Amino acid sequence: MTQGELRKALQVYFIMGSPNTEQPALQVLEEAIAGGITIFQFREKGRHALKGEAKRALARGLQQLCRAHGIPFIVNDDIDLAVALDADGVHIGQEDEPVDQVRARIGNKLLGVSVHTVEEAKLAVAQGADYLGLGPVFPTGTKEDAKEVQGVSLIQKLRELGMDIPIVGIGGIHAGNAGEVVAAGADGVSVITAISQAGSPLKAAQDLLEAVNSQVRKG
Ligand code: TZP
Ligand code: MG
Repeated sequence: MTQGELRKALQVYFIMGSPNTEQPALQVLEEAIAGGITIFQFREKGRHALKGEAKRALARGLQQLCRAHGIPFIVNDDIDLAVALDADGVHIGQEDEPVDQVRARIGNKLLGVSVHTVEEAKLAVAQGADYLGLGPVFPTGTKEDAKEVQGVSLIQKLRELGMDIPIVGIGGIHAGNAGEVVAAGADGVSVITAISQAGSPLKAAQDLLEAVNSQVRKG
């Protein structure tokens, strides 16, 4: 994937694991894809997260759905699972293995890294990240150990510094505030709740795509 293709793929980045929805995860993902999500991350974390074969089975089901629709399938944290499934990429945080080590393990799969400071961003880029996740932009109830809310300040700062790596904002984002995140310099938005808990995941994804696209056109 070229960097331009990656920027487009990051526009509406849906993240979900079984704890994030009361509906069957496969059904939510199917609707989200129909609504226009551009990339998906399997993030099986938190209370009641599946483990072992149950986790792998869900991952395989979600991956199949992504493959059938040409949507990149990314695995959060679990490098072994990503390699075993031949996922399209992995997303890691600062508590995970160092970026250069993960890069060595996954070859040319996509590598996303969550960062919270300019220093972390520079290191991630130097060590081989393909894109950065920045947040929490807005308050989130989803990640219990989330860092302080930072608005769009770090996104703006990295762009001011001339860093052109693809960036997604994360944390409390929905169709009503997604435009602000893109206007600040992000290529797209990552969401969990806005789609996974929506009455209509399809409509939620459509609205997010429209919000992101209208800013891209302005920008
Ligand atoms: N990292 C920073 S905030 C967050 C993660 C994984 C949770 C985002 O979830 P939501 O429901 O879109 O606020
Ligand atoms: Mg992690």
